[in-house]
Amino acid sequence: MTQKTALITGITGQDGAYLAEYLLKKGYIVHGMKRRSSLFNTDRIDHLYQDPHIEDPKLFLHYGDLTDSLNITRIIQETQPDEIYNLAAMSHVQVSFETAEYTANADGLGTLRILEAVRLLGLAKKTRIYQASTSELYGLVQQVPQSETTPFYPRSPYAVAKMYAYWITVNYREAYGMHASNGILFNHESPIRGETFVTRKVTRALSKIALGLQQSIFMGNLNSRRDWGHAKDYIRAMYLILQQEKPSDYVIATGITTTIRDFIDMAAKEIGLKIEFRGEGPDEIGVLYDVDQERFIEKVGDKYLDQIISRAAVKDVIVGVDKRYFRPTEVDLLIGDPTKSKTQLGWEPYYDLPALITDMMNSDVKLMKKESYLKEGGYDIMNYFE
Ligand code: NAP
Ligand code: G4F
Repeated sequence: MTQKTALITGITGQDGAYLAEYLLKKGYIVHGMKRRSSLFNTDRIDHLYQDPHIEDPKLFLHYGDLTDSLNITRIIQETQPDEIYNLAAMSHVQVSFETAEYTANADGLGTLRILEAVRLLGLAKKTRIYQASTSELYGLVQQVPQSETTPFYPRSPYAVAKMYAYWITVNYREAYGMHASNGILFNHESPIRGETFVTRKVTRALSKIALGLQQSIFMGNLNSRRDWGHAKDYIRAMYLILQQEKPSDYVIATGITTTIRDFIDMAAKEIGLKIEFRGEGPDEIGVLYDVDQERFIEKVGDKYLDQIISRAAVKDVIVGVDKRYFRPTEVDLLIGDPTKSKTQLGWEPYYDLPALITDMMNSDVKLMKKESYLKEGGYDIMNYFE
């Protein structure tokens, strides 16, 4: 079998990093597009880095940006990929309300730039394209659960931009016979999830609270519901979609939905913290009312037990609500129907929500311990003028 070449836009992101490792393990040559940044932005893929001077390297990085047609066209021309995974995006829904034009440019037109470059370069019959579509397209949901036939009703500049990207992908498939497919992926998380998405914000904060590094966390809408899976499972679906003989669009989801409040409760219990929620809306709080000491010692360590017990003794508030995190228009409920992907792709997730939470909490407790050790050693504060 000939060696395949893949181009991943967004290789420095959560999904890009997992997909790059997955494809390298399958024997692919992987090209990734990364943005120029004033700080290193390759943390998630540093373990995959190969010095270009070694013999027969398999991973190559190219500077690029989805808003730059010339650059996209050049990278595709140089790499001649068999498969393109378009994962790059301004992917934060709340931020898209503040950067609507940029989001439309990168997330909407960026997809058009890739499709058109492939067509103009004469690669329409060679290069298969995966477009990272999203359950945010369902927005104000018209059906429960949501499947490939559920009408879209986007509720943010991000979702509206992704709606354009979805349909331009379908259009290029139908107009030019391209192997271009949408994966309509529901929320997927992991220990390397961006720190401002709700799951990671919670697992990081609870880990810091457990170690005495942080007092509390402020959240937005605790009532919204998401269908959460593990990113490691979801990137496998991306690969499977491009291995199909015919292009098509697929929902990738677990079929189970959970409130943000319950996610916090489950993540806290994972390390032995018991939270009781009181009040409603912006006045809701979560108090620490008890500690499962055995669990806490196993998951966090006895060194940190006394301070957390004393906080539980006075029923200290550890979760608050700040309206700043409410969105102008919210997506209240997402729950996917993955029947098509299970039957046609043979896709099955290995992780359920408790296993995802275990993975994320284990990782963040470890990460925050590192921070705690640095603090103990006096290496945590940096002032330029002292
Ligand atoms: P992520 O962690 O935010 O990664 C996004 C990637 O896109 C990063 O590598 C980022 O680069 C890059 N990027 C952003 N703007 C760019 C631009 N203008 N040009 C080139 N690269 C740019 O997102 P993710 O969670 O891995 O998601 C991957 C894709 O799936 C995204 O398109 C997202 O919208 C979509 N999606 C995600 C989920 C989910 O639950 N994770 C669900 C459905 C769909 P930097 O590292 O430099 O920022
Ligand atoms: O974690 P989130 O920011 O993810 P959201 O908005 O669902 O978007 C993510 O999943 C999409 C797939 O459906 C992707 F397309 C997209 O790129 C991104 O990866 O928020 C989840 C929910 C929302 O309802 C939000 O209002 O959590 C609620 N929430 C409550 N408090 C919060 C917070 N979200 C964040 N980020 N921060 C909070 O403090």
